[in-house]
Amino acid sequence: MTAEYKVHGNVAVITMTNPPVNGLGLSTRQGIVDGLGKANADAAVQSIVITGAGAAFSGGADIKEFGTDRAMQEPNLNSVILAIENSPKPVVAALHSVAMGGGLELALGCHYRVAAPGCSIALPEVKLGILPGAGGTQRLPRVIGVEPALNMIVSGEAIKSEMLGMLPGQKLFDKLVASPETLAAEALAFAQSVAGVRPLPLVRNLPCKHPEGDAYFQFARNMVKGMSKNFPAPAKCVDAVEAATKKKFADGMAVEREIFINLMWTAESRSLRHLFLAERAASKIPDVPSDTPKRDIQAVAVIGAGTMGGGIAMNFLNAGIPVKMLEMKQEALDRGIATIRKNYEAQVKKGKLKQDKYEQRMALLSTTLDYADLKDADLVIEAVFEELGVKEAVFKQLDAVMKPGAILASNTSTLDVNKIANFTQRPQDVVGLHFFSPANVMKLLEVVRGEATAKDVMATVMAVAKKIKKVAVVSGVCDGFIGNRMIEQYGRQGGFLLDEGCTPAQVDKAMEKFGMAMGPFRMGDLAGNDIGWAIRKRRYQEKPDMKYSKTADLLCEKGRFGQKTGAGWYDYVPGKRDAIPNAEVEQMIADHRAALGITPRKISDEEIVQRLVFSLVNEAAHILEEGIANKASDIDIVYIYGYGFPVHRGGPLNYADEVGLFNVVQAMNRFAQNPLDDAAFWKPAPLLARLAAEGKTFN
Ligand code: 3H9
Repeated sequence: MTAEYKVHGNVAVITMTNPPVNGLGLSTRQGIVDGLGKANADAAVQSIVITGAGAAFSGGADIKEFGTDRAMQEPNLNSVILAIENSPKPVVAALHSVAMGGGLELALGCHYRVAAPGCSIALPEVKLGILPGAGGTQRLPRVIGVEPALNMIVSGEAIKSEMLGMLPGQKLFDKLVASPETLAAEALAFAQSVAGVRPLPLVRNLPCKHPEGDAYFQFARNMVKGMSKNFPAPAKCVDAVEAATKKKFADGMAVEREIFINLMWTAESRSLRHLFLAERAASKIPDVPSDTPKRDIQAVAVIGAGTMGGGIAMNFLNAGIPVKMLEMKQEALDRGIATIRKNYEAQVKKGKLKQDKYEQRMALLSTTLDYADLKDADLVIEAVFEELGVKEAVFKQLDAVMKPGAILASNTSTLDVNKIANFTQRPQDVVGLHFFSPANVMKLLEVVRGEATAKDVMATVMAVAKKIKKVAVVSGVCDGFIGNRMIEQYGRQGGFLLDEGCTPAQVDKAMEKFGMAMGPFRMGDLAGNDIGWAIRKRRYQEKPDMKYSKTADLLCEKGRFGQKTGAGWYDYVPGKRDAIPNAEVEQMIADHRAALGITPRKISDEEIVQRLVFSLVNEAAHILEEGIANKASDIDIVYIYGYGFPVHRGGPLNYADEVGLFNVVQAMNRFAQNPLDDAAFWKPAPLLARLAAEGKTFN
């Protein structure tokens, strides 16, 4: 049982003990009900306190239990809350740290609530694609008012207890105690003070009205339209809260229940729940236990003050960690500093950063032209030109000057981290830290683990990633690591689609309709088509048998590198990012097609999406099987945070699971029949073929 029962004088205290956040799983729910039973059977007990041990009152329903029988098993959360409401002795919730979702709903079922300051209060279910399903939509409006409650439910954002306690007329808290440390004693005293009160107050009996009902809810519906594009939950939250204002409590509860169950079964909710757990799982490395000692990172050095080096430096400055930047020439340093200033000043102008914070951050930045000045840094990240010879020179110098135990990281996006490590006498201290551009904005960080990288280095960089607010995913060493290795196949399919009859705009539109932040050709224009060109030139040497469309090379031969040259697959007006289709490019594609003797065919959006997404899936299956990625969910995280894959689809492998791997394999077999495609690539990866045959999923 994950709830503890103790009696202090005439007060029974039920403490949830289900770390890490006292999720309301079956055994905790059972523990609460048992505790209530004991307390009500004990004549010496006059009132009851419910609280949570450790770092939370409760983080809500146990997300890991969703989709299993245990979630539905009695006592379910609504039954627990009913048991509390029906308790003949007063029940007081003592809230601290975190009271979210079902945890807050449990507290709303109690007769009284006392809270410590600093407690994060939220109904965050909408972020999991559902709505509060244990009375939250019906009770919260009754205690803090309809509008504040709807705002909380639709946004899912947390508000501190002391802020909520200041809302005029709020009935959420009966008492805000002095501090978390005094909560236990003050909750006991409060419980004693209400021991004799009868009848006991119930939130369900409070009125719930909005003076301009219909008009307000119409307004609310319009407000949530934007955020509802790919997600059904926000609009449903409005329906449920409206029911609270227009129906009897029991009928409102029935409305909430029905919506909750329907939302729980949507693909969008499954994707969001998958991503919640995937993001947390990504930080765990199977053979690096969480208690692995970490190195102390107090000072960072960055080699290279270009766009990447500057962006990387900003992450550390934002986190309050001093950075020393090294360049070969003073002018390059000056340019780098000016860009960092410009970025911060833009944030100040937009009101996103306070002037004093900006100055504090800049004060943490220093520069040098001399490697010897870096010797005391605990972590050095190289962001120089992407060529092995250049990296060799940098790492040999670092090896000569850095103090023992310093972590030497490369921001390479494709090169062999093992080779880089072997340029030094300390390969155990070398790791890849692949930031995504713009490095101060993109949340993804691929942590590339070399053959020799020490476990404490891995533990340290994962912790550092968290500190600089990145989502880190571990990748083994291979060309392109997880993300770029997969995107190469996606790009290749994009090329074949042009050869067969598509325009870049048609492909992009289909992918954007699917939900990608950008289609492949707009993405190429943003990243720079010359980058892909350089990689292809290398591939033509390494893999002469690999089939490629030559269209992208023809584009690059015209100097159309993308946004940076004002022309790529599309045209661009200076200062704007709108992609304007270009007739010459379309003619170039048509001429190339004609030269190959291909008669264009009409290709459906469905085929475009399947070929592009399944190309990611097949390569991902190889990556998983080779052990480059530790788990399927890591790959989903890479694509969500690094490549604009639609959140509501949960990542490429989650999407494949939703489509059904059998169907994915069938589609691949069909694509392999297309003489203009690459039949060898479409042979399902052995892992994928096996999972599909066994009726299993990636995740
Ligand atoms: C709900 O309540 C439905 C009801 O309305 C109706 C029911 C009928 N369950 O985020 P962190 C784990 S829906 C299980 O890194 P932080 C998490 O997986 C629920 N586990 O820490 C991780 O585990 P691990 C509504 C949970 O300090 C560990 O806790 N509630 C849950 O940055 C640490 O997590 C929510 O949506 C859970 N509910 O933030 C709350 N929550 O160590 C979602 C967390 O094994 N949770 N874990 O990887 C959060 O927002 C944050 O986790 C929280 C802590 C603020 C609580």
